[in-house]
Amino acid sequence: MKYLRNDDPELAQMAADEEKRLENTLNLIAAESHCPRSILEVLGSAFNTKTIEGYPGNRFHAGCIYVDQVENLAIKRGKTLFGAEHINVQPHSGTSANLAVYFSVLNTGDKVLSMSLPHGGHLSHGHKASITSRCFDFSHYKVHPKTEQIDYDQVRKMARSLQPKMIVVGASSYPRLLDYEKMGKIAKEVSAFLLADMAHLAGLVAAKVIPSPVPHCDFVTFTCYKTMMGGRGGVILCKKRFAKRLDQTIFPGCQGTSAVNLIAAKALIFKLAQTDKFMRVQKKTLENAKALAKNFKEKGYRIISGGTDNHQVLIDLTCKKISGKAAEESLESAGIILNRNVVPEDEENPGKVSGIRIGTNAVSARGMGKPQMDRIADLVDQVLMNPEKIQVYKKVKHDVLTLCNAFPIGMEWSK
Ligand code: DSN
Repeated sequence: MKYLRNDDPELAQMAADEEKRLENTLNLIAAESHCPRSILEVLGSAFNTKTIEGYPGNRFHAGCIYVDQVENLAIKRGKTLFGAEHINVQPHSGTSANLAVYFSVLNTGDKVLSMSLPHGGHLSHGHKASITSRCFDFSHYKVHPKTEQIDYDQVRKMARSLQPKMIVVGASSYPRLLDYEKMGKIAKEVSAFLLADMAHLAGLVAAKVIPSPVPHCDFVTFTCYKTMMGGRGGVILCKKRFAKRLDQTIFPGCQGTSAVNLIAAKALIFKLAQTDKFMRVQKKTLENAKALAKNFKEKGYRIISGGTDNHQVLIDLTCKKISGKAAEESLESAGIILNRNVVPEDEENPGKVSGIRIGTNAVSARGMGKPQMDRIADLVDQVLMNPEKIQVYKKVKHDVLTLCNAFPIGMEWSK
């Protein structure tokens, strides 16, 4: 950071503080992970300079010799990694990727069927606060009230009666596997396009520790910084027959120049995702989530859907008489970082909500395993069960630090 220290010491200090915060706290945010150091290097590389419009071999600015190589490399590696017929690596984010998919095959006002946000879906799946709901006519399926898992019979019933042009399968807060094959059949029955948003799951899919949506879907979108452990930005996979429309919808349709340093980071993580180390982290992520769910269950917490098949554990705190917001804040003051989360049919005030979402991706990237999950469940429980006791927070914060020191972020991939 020597140049930043010279040019803007105030900002350099903030960057150093953030690095320290990450090192010394337990990151249980399901939508984050610690990336390899080489990702940070390529993000800050010479690729930041280049303005690109168009695609490799057909650009609107000169000087693209090396960035064309980079985008082609990302394309080649991404297609191989996910077994996709076509890939677009230019989306700035997951929401940009979803918007591009919608606009590539839908007309404004067309019907789309997706998962309700309070039941696990994402803002860009037609939530009323998202621009997507102003462009298309979304209806939402929910989880079954008893199992808290997707009720595919309900999805089929809704699809038959609504006749949507697109069905979206994918979620931000859903701890179970998604049955892409079943969704594919439902979409076919009603002649709808099928989009899988695997933003949360991409790393697990890349490592083949959970099933892939690619064979069953027309489109698949994802981001690279959650379980995928890379830099920021989105990616779209699709069947070859949509390739031209999709690429034109990204550029010039809804994006201008794309960020080459992000594309380079995508190329890099697609390579690292084929290593044994990546597989080990993803396997551990699943095992750790199961271990946490079991631990919390034994401590009397209510686990949404009764367990987990992915990197997330959703906990309903209603029976512990603490809101999600209060839990999030107390835990943060003890060095444990997670987010409050709405639960299905949440009756708590929307600002406070009833649940918390725990992700095991970042702690697994640090190398933590089952013994550390047992410890983390204990520490979380101590904080939540002693809301007014500052001494408990202090002790937990100290124990968190000890745990973090034993598992430094590191992330020098080849070591
Ligand atoms: N989709 C949001 C989340 O899951 O937290 C951010 O990526």
